[in-house]
Parts: sequence; structure tokens; C-alpha cells
Amino acid sequence: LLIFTDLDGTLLDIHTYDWRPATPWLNKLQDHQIPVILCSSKTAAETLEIQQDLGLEGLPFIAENGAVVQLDVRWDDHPNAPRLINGTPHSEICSLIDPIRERAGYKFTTFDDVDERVIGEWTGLSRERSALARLHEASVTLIWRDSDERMAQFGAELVQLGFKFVQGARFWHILDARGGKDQAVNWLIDEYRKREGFVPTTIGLGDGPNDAPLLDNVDYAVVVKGINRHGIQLQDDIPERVYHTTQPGPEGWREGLDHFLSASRHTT
Ligand code: 2M8
Ligand code: MG
Ligand code: MG
Repeated sequence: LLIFTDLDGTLLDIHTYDWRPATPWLNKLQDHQIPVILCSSKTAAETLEIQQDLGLEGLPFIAENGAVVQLDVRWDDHPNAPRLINGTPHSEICSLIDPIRERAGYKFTTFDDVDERVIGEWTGLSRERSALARLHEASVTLIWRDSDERMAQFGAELVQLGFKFVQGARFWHILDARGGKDQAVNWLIDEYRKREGFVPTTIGLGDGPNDAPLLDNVDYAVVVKGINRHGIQLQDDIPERVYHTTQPGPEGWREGLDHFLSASRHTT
């Protein structure tokens, strides 16, 4: 069994970043050596810290919406160790979008346009964590300040150039179309198959539109109740495969794993 989980609004409370309601499950999964693989918009630098907070260090994780995949520490002989960068590097994405912004006058602010103090104001993260949130390796994060129409136009321009424009909780993320939560999840499942010699069963948990590619590529999906007005559209929403929680954040995370993994489910 492998668990793939989003962070903000899913395993972490969207406002306080607290995960305590999920602790009993995190401990139980660790006792049974079931990997909990973090999968979010965050940078690798942030995710390494959060893995430590959660007691998950050494496990693989997916950062920057799948543009970056950290390998298990035990896979140090892997050609991509310690992590795989999927597609166009951050600096190249910046140099491609700057002229587009200038020409069309799109109004947005990227994490590169501001310093960690401003990011701290936007996110509520500490100054230290905000600095780590700026260390993108293969994506660009921005706040959109223009109309929905112009956003669609900008998105279409990005797609033309071979990029994806994906929505997180507060921000939008630009990454190479070759990367994504879907590609990253499937790539890691395949690595587990090669390393461990079996095809793992997978559970995914997420709350935002950028989690749909994750949830569409696992065996069982938990849609954690979100704050996002757009919600998540999944390809097949059959109750046996997809569970929608009634609670948001880490309470919803716990509820989802109760649904799919608790013993009572198998005895009733
Ligand atoms: C950003 O990610 C969230 C997650 O959905 C968002 O798009 O709203 C990222 O930039 C991440 O690096 C940062 O930690 C997070 C903080 O809320 O925001
Ligand atoms: Mg989220
Ligand atoms: Mg996320």
C-alpha cells in the first residue's frame, strides 16, 4: 500500500498548517511501514522540512505539482537521485513568461517578484518557511490579479509553449507539461514496482483542482472538503473508489483513511 497526499487544505489545515488530527493515522501507517508520500505545490526545500515535522523523512515525495520528484533515500544508486527534475528549469520558465507578461500586460505577481516578507503575509508562513517557498526548481508560482477572461488567454498561451497552468489553493503554478502530479505518481508507482517487485495498491488524498490528476491515478481517492469555489472534477466518481469527506483539512484526512482503512469497514 502507498498513500499519496496533498498538503495544504488536505493533510495540513489551510490556515494554521496544523496536522494533529492526522497523527494517529500517521503513527499507525509508520508502524506498518506504509509510505506516506507528500504530493503538493510546495518546493522540495519546504517539503523536506515538512517531512521532518511529520516524521516521514527519507520517503519519496512529489514537489512543485509533480515537476520535482524526490526519491527514497535508499534508492541512492538511482540515476536521478536524490531527485528528478521533470522538464524546464525554473529560470527558463521565468525568461519565457516575462516577455509575454510585458507584451500583453497581464497582471500577476510571482514569488520571484517579491521577498519572503511578502510571501509570509500572503501565506501566514514563517519568514524561514517563506524563504524556502521561493526555492523553485522547475515551476513558477503566482497570484493572479487580472480578469478570468485574461487568465484563460494567458493559460492558452502557456499551453502553446508546452506548459501547464494549474490552480492551487491561493496561487497558480506554471510547470512543464511533461511534469504533473499524474506523471509523478505513476513514475513513483513504477519505481516501487521495480524496486519492491510488486504493484502497490494506492490511496490518494487531495482538496483542490490541482489534485484531480493525482486522484485520477490512484486506486482509491479521498476528496477532502475544500474551500475552493471550483472544487474537483474526477473522471469516475463511483462511491467504491471515491470518498468525499464532510470535514476539511486534517480532520477530513483522518475521515478518509477511516473510510478506506479502518477495521470496522471490513467487518460490517
Ligand atoms: C503554495 O501552494 C498552495 C497549495 O495549494 C497554493 O497554491 O495555494 C506554494 O507556493 C507553496 O510553496 C506554499 O507553501 C503554499 C503556502 O500556502 O502556497
Ligand atoms: Mg490543497
Ligand atoms: Mg496542494
